[in-house]
Amino acid sequence: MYEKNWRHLFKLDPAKPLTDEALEKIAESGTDAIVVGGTDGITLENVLDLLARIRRFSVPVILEVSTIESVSLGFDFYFIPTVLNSTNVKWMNGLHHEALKEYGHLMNWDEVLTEGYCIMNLDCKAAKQAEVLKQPTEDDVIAYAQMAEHLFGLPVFYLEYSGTYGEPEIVKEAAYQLQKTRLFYGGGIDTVERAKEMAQYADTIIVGNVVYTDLKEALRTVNAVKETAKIV
Ligand code: 1GP
Repeated sequence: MYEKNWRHLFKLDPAKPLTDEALEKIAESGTDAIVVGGTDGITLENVLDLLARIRRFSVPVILEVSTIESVSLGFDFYFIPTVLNSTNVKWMNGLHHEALKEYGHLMNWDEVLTEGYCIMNLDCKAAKQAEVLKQPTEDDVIAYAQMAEHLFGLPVFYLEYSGTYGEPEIVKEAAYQLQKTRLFYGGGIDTVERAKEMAQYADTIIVGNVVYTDLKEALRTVNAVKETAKIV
């Protein structure tokens, strides 16, 4: 089950190789859950393979759905992105509609959580795929956060800087807008200092790429986040 107080999540990419030893360290790091998700090369086969490998440990496992074909049963939870700053409705509600027409009757709604994404790094793969064409300003982010909280009542607003480290001031401003909606921050968390800085503003910190480049530092982000109090 998704817990509202989750502070730290690792995001693992099914298309990237990871040794059993590394996976064990990640699963037993004290992180609140592992998200399986990525943009390129996601197949049902590599998703199921990673799920089976993580299942040897007790950590909860979430699938962040990126393609309809790679959805499978067996995860504890499903995160469904909707890209608020996409210019193509496919990524806002198009794929969602297509998926529900086919599988809506099978859904267990208690296992599903919608993430209102605001993609901040225009060079990342997700930005290109979702056709995000304009760099959001601080005012844009504030408006998207208000949209998530007040217009759409989304449970999560995800500031996605994937591959780059974000601007703490913008994350702080987004945090000010949100009471019921939780703020997820992801992007460029590759040191303890960065983890602590963003954990002051975001409810949940998502750590991705550093797992593959500096596992030791990645593992240190768990306590760094958990020891940091949120101040907004
Ligand atoms: C990606 O937000 C996550 O979806 C994490 O980003 O890979 O830059 O840590 P990084």
